[in-house]
Amino acid sequence: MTFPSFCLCIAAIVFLTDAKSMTQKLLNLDVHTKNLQNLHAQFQKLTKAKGYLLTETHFEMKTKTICTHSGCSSSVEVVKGSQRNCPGNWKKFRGNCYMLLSKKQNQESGKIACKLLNGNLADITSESENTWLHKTFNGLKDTAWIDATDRAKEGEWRWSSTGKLLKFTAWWKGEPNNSNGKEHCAVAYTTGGKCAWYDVSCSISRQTLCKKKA
Ligand SMILES: [Ca+2]
Repeated sequence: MTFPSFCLCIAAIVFLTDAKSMTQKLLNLDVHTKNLQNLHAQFQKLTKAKGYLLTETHFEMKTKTICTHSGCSSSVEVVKGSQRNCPGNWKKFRGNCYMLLSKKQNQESGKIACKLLNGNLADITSESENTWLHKTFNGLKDTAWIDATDRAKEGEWRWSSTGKLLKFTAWWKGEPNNSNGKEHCAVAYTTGGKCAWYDVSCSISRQTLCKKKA
């Protein structure tokens, strides 16, 4: 065997070995895709059983795969929250996504609805966030649940998803007033041209404002 043909033979063996490796990678990708599709189906089934019909589900992955003659490598691209987009109809503000659910329901049902969307009832932690919500959701013309509650201790308002005491607040004048001793949940509502908060009974039906990380 001459030197050039010897090289060609080695190259062919390397190519065949890599082709086999690539085929295996593609098969793995196919299995991976099927697993993801099963995950979508399971998620849809689970939420449907709970009375919710999801029109679309997203699992976001960013992977990078590089193959050379010495093998393949892959890495996950980490995208910062501030750079990620919000899915579907969620609106984005400073690394978070927000959605207003127009269906009117009690606070507990609203909280569950947000969790099923991989979020929580919205905590509002700054004047700029409160103003943005007012502008973005058409002035919040109808009241919507937010995450604040004083269920655990009367008058001690906390964000239920984190347990943290409220630092920024936007209570309407005279609120929270715990009217009739039955108001332990909070709603946001446009009053006087800005988004103001009210404490109300947790069992009344209102819209729901959900929030999650981008
Ligand atoms: Ca009140």
